[in-house]
Amino acid sequence: MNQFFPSVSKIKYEGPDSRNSLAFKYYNPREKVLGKTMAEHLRFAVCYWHTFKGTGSDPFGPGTMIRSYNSSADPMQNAEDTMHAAFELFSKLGVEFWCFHDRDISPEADNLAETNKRLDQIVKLAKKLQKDNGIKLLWGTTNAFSHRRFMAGAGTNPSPAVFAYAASQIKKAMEVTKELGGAGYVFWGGREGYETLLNTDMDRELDHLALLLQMAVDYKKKINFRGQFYIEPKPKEPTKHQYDFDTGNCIAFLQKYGLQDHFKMNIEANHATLAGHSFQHELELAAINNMLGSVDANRGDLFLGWDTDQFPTDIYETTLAMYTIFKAGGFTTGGLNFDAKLRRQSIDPEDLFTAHIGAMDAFARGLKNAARMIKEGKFTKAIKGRYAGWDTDFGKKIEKRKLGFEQLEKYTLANGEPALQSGRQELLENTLNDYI
Ligand code: XUL
Ligand code: CO
Repeated sequence: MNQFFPSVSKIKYEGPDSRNSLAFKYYNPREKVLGKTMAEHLRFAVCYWHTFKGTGSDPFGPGTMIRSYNSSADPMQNAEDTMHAAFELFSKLGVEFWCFHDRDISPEADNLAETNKRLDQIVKLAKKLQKDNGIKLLWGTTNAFSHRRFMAGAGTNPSPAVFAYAASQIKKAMEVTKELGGAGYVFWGGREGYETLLNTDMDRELDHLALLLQMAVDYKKKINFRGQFYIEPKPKEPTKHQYDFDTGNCIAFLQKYGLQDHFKMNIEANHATLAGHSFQHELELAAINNMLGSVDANRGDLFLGWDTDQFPTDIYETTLAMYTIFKAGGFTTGGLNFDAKLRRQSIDPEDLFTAHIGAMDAFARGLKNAARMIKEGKFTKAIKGRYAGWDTDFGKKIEKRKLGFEQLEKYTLANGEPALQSGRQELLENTLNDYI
């Protein structure tokens, strides 16, 4: 396939000294790191929405990017051409996975029955192209936020008719994700949130959101879809207050409604920072709750308060992210999906390649750095040392609830001021730099 990106050939690994912008300098898919290949660890995915449907439009103007696969007057022709272009890019990049929303791959028609028919037609093509190119689906999802019917949310909409529409759309999207052998299915809140409590029954909306997820869990069982469900936290945008604010909030929500065993987190770097957290914080919190599922790999801008969805290039971030992912045992069903978009002025098709190549190299470096950090164990040792008191007889007794308030008071009265130790933050930050 060399139809839509004729100026780009298969991207190869050329090593760190290469100055070829269309080659990998660090991502060497078959190279082994801590017992597995880089490809197995990283499980890269390309997202359909930004990469193939993104045009560079912003609130101040329409798109700037003109693509040959999006130039027909017939929307279904565009959908087919775009699917061919997508698999050409996946294969040339050498990524093994992709992700999509139902409406990215196939346009809406005048009614749901027709829309579903169109979707089936495109899914048939996607299935063939997956097989021909040896590419798999990391996850599918539903776009229940772009159409005007969802202006007040999908599952949290004040109208049960809109709730029903969203449910119907999710049902179909789950079916096609299963049909394509998807390893997962994502629920990102879209417009599940509110603008003002003056018109919002938050209590009822949250119950309805849980209800929609419960229905999805039930239907998953019914159709025997084995993929992993993920929730993707985001604190704001498009609504002022998104219900799936951050990982902590999502976990509490799932626990409240008894849904915690059915979902893991899909952590997006830029959503973490919008919530006032580091990317690593969100990954770590998900991991310690056994809910680290998948990652939307991108980055924000330190000076902007919205979701800029830039391609990840920061080696500190990728190193710390991969360190936490390693500690959590690595990906099983999930992977690194580049939920990232080109800047408005990056109008050339080649920019799609250089953006992904840079991001894949950034994570490959992060992976190698993190592997050395794991192997040398300096941070694990430092943390273990910092909590060593809890491994003494005294510490263990407190943890096992053998000592209560009265005994602890007695201990404190007998032993006086506790001995203090340095947190050694600067030393550890310098040590981290040794690996970058
Ligand atoms: C929105 C976002 C979505 C989800 C999938 O900020 O990240 O693209 O990843 O719906
Ligand atoms: Co995302």
